[in-house]
Amino acid sequence: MPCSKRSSVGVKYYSTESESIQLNPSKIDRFVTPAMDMELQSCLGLRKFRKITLLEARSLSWTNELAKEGETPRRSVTREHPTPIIAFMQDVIATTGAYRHIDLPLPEKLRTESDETEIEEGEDGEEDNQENLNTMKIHPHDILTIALQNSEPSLRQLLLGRLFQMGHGMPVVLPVSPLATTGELRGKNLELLVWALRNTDVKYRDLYHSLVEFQAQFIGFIRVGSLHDNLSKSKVINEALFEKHDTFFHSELPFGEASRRVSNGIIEMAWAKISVSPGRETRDSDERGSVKPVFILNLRGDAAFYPTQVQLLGKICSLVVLFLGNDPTQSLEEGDHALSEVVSGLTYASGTKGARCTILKDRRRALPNIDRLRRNNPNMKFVNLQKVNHPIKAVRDEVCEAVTRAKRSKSPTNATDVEMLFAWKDVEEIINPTNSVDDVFRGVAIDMDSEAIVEPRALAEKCVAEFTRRETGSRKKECLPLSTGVLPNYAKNEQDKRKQNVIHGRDMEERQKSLRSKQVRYIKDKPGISQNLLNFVETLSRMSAEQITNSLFYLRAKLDNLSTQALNPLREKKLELLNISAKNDDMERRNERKLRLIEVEKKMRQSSLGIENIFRELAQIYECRIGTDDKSTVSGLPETMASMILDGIPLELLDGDNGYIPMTWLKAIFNCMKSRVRKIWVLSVIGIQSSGKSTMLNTIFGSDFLVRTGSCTKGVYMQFFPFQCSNEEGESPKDYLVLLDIEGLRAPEFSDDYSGRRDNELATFAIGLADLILLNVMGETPSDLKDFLPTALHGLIRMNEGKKSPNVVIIHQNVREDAHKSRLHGLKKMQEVLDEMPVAAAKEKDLLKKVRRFYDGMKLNLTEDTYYFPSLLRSGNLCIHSEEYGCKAKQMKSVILEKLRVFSGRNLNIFSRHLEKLWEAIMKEDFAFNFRNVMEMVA
Ligand SMILES: Nc1nc2c(ncn2[C@@H]2O[C@H](COP(=O)(O)OP(=O)(O)OP(=O)(O)O)[C@@H](O)[C@H]2O)c(=O)[nH]1
Ligand SMILES: [Mg+2]
Repeated sequence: MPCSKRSSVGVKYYSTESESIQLNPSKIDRFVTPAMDMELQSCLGLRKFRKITLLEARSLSWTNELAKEGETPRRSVTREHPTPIIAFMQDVIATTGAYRHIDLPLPEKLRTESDETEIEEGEDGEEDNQENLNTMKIHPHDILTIALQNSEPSLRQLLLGRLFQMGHGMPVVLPVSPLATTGELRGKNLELLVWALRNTDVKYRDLYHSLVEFQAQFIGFIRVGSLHDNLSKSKVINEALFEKHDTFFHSELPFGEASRRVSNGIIEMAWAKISVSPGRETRDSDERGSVKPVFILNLRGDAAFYPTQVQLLGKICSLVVLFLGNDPTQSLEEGDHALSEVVSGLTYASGTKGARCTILKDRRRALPNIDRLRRNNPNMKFVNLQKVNHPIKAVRDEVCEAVTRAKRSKSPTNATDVEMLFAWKDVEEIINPTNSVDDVFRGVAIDMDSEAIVEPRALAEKCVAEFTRRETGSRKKECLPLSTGVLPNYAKNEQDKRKQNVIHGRDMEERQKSLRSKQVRYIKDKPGISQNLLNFVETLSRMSAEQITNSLFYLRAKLDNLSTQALNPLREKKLELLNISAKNDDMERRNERKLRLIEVEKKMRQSSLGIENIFRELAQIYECRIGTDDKSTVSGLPETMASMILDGIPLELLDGDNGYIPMTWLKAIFNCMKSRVRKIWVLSVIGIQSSGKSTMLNTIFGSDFLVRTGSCTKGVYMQFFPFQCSNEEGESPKDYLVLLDIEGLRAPEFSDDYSGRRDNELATFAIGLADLILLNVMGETPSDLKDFLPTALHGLIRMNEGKKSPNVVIIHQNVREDAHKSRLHGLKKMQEVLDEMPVAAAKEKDLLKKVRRFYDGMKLNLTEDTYYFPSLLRSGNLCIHSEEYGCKAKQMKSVILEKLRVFSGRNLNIFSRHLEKLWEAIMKEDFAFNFRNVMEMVA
């Protein structure tokens, strides 16, 4: 039960703390009232406490205004999205960093209720009654807290993932909103977010690891009292451990002076790499020896008011650094008492020895009972800030010492309990109920226990268990037999069949049938395997949309994890092979190394496992069974898939491993979707491998295309994003933007295919289906464009498809905007070259009347439609996304929507027909051959 008490002004106050807390009327700003929460929520566009869905946060709006170049991040949010909280979320998703500067005035009611003494971190304790305009604004942490409190779990994953990418603190302990009504939060004061971190990876020593399973020690930071000289704890941490990057928001940033109304008591987490040789620059290459990873936990607000959080930190941290200041409203004794409570909470957490605690004492803080404190708390260390040169140095030294101390592995065989305590921990281990820390979590809800997660998680676990109990090398083959065993042959045969239809048509047809029968027989012989997957989908189909997403996200994370475990050693081997200097090698050794590389890459392909593999198998099960007497077992599958896709789950359109489109399956899905889809607009992206295509789409739209395990996109993926409807209620059909993420061109593993057939097919596919194409180029040199653009256009002209010519936009990655001026001349020249090429193709096809210039086939104006993305990563060693990249992504979203606007959209029937015809044509055509011929004719 939240504790409540009547204040002198008759307001009922709900504490975010345990019932034992006695309210001090002068500190009412530290406690959240339902009225306060309600006021803030309505200011953010939320009429009542409700869960915002992932789909809603990613929804698009035609009315988006074009963000102007160089626009300052400080702007009114209502221009962006009608609902301020969603505009805020979209800023987080786009990693612009602007979510920290959202200029929302405090609601009138809260202004008048504002406490006369609002003591903020970093503020001087002395009262300053002067009206400070900044304090009349809503604190960014309040908005973030409300955003997370009101987000469904999958959206929380996206938001925290983006904060992590920006290198910003992620709130992992949240106060429960007094307005929350969900069962699992009732009676709880705090919520621990573990599930919300599930989708985040850390990159360490060039390899990816799931953040929640990554082992590193925790170091906590808290404050008691308020600090002198405007010293800000968060700023000190940033300077000491994060190369001055504003990892933790602090009082010197815009809006930092605003009072926190609902976000006091949150704990934020950030991942830091600590150099154990102070004074030396930390570089990634140094990691093996001198850089250690740690999780930093930062408690907001005065720790004396948050005993539950303090105990939690005491339990999970190996060290807690306490900034000790003064509380002008307390007597010396009261201050001492508050401090010793906090220290005991830290150092004697629930029957264990708790964390070590280092107290950094402010110069004004007197401590009459220091000796008694020391005697009672042997894990306590005391550092007088006056005697240390600088608090930054003190923090660095303490953290360094803790990191050096914690060298042990997770479970040392002969370790003492203290050693075990300071051994590295991972987040999941902490919440394991067998871990004897239950009581620390009393009053704390854990997001994984929520109704929306428990059942979906169990379902996904069951599905993953089938994979886990098999050998790494064979699990894919055994669990997904139809798509790994027979499908490659089936797909190859289908391609051959179409190409050689006239001559060998009959044989091919027979062979095709026999391969299908082989699959059907396989299902009959081993029904259990496909039945498991069908059961999984069946159970899924009975869940709510929120639960389905949670289950699939968990499944994806688990499969990625399995994949990562298998892939990491192979990646290490690959890196090793790539790093060997070839300078002095003779031909034989080079060839040998090349063969080894090919072998490693093959193993990587066999070991990689993702949710797309499961969908691929389901497609095969469907295609096999739908033509048999067993069709009733699969007839509901397309409907379930259709709902998932409309809820934003990406679907593989073209299976890149086998070069196959399961047309029967896709058509059935589209058929189920069409009553819910009014029109679609299609956007595709092409460019060479690893040029940042998926990263760009994910940043612009918040899509889920795979970049997280460092794997390459294979084939073509599709994801649906709804446009906002004026009438959100009801089941009326919506408009959607469909993103197509396309496999990168020039993949080294297909370098032996000199004809470039694969690349041409992919480019044609992307161009043939889309209304707007983003051509992604890493760096300034557009030579790749010269190769694949005309080829693809040539293919399209030959097909004479009759679709409206697509628009094309060129995006240069890692190039500064001001390069455009100096490139103008070159761009004009290139446009001339491009303009010539389609004419060649058109001549051959006798389409000259229709397609005279490049522009007739594809709308591209090189001088106007060229955009530049700055570097993705911020300079320095932190490996985090730059805000400039995010701002550009946001601007690009408006440009894209503007460009799409001129198209009238297609319905799904037409899209499905386009897809089918295009694929048939691609399989019949030999692009490279034809293109070469045409170019020779021109020469
Ligand atoms: N330094 C830098 N790295 C980038 C940039 N964009 C993406 N990356 C990184 O490059 C890697 C590949 O990025 P992806 O987005 O998967 O590239 P892609 O073009 O989709 O790759 P494929 O699908 O394999 O063709 C990821 O680790 C990204 O974090 C960039 O602009 N600069
Ligand atoms: Mg990609």
